[in-house]
Amino acid sequence: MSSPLPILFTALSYYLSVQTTLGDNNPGTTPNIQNIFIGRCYDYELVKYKTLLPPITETCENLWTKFSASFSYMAPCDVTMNHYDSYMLAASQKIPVNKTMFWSGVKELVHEYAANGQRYVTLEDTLIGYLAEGLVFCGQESAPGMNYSRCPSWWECPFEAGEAFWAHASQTFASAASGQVTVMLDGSSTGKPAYRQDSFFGKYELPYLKKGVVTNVRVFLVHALDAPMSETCLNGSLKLLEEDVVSRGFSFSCLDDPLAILHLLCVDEPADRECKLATDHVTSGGRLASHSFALTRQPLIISAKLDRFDGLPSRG
Ligand code: NFD
Repeated sequence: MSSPLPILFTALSYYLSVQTTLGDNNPGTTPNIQNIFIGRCYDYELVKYKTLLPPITETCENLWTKFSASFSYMAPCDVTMNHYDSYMLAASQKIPVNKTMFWSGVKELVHEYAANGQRYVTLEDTLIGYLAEGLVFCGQESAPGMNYSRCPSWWECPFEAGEAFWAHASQTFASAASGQVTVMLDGSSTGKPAYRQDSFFGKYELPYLKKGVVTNVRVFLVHALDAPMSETCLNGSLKLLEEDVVSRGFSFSCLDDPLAILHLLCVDEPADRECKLATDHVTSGGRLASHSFALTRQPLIISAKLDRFDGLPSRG
C-alpha cells in the first residue's frame, strides 16, 4: 500500500491556499460594537465635537437602531448603499463653507493636519464617519443578526456591508460640501497613482460635489521625505484630476508640499535632510529671528509659500 503522506500533504496545501485566498483570518464584527457606537456618539455630541458641527436631533440609541438595521439579519453580501439611507439621513450634518477635506492614501497625515475638524473637516470628523471609523461590521441571516466570527473581504462580494457604508458616507459627505474643497493626495506612491477614478474619492466624492455650491477643488500633493516623487502637480494622474474637476464646472489648483504639511512631516523626522533649517544667524532676544528651509525643496516651497498668502487657515 502506498503512503498516505503525499495525499495528506497535497490536501493540507490546498486547504491552506484556500484559507489564504479567502482571508480566513478576517475579523468578524467588532465585539461590543453597540456599546462602542453609542459611547462614541455621546462623546461626539457632549464632549469632543460639541460645537464643531451642528448637533443631530436623533438620539444616540435611535442612530444605533438605524445603523444596525441597515445590515443585520442580512447575508453580508446582500447589503447595498440604499440600505443605509435612513441612517445617513438621520446622521448627516452641514459642513462649514471652505472646510471640507478629502484624501486618498494619506489617512494618518490628513487627520493630523485637519486637527479634529479645527483646521479642516474630514469625513471622520463628521458624526457619520466618527461613529464607524475602524469598526468591522457585517450581518448574517440567523440570530444575533451580526456575524462576530468573520466578515468577508471587500473583494469577496460585489459590495460588502462596510464598503457600501463608506461609499454612502462618502457621497453624503461630498454632497454637503460648499465653497473651496481640498483633497490631500500622495505623490510618492509607487504602487498606484495619486488620483484614481476608482478610489472612494474618485468614485463617490468628486462626482457628488454640487455644481454652483462648490467653487473650486484644491489639491495638496504630499511627498514623503527623501523619497522619489512619483508624481507632481504638473504630471501623471494630476492632469487627469484637473480634467475631471474642470469638466464638472469647478476651478482647479494644485500645490506640491504646502509648507505647513512639510513642517508636520518634519515633526517625526527633524534630522532629515529636507527638514534642515538654514538660519541667517540673525538673533533677536536670544532666539533665531528668521528661518528658511535648505535648498533641497526650494521650487516646491516657493509655491507653498505663495499659497500661505492665499489663505491656508490656522487652527481654531
Ligand atoms: P484610500 P480613497 N471597501 O486611501 N473614505 O480615496 C471599504 F469599505 O485608497 C474614508 O479610496 O483612499 N474600505 C474611509 C476600503 C473609507 C476599500 C472609505 C473598500 N473596497 C472612504 N478599499 C475610512 N475612513 O476608512 C480601501 N478601503 C479603506 C472617504 C482602507 O481602509 C474619505 O472621505 C483605506 O484606508 C476620503 O476622502 C481607506 O478606505 C476617501 O473616501 C481609504 O482608501 C478615501 O478613500
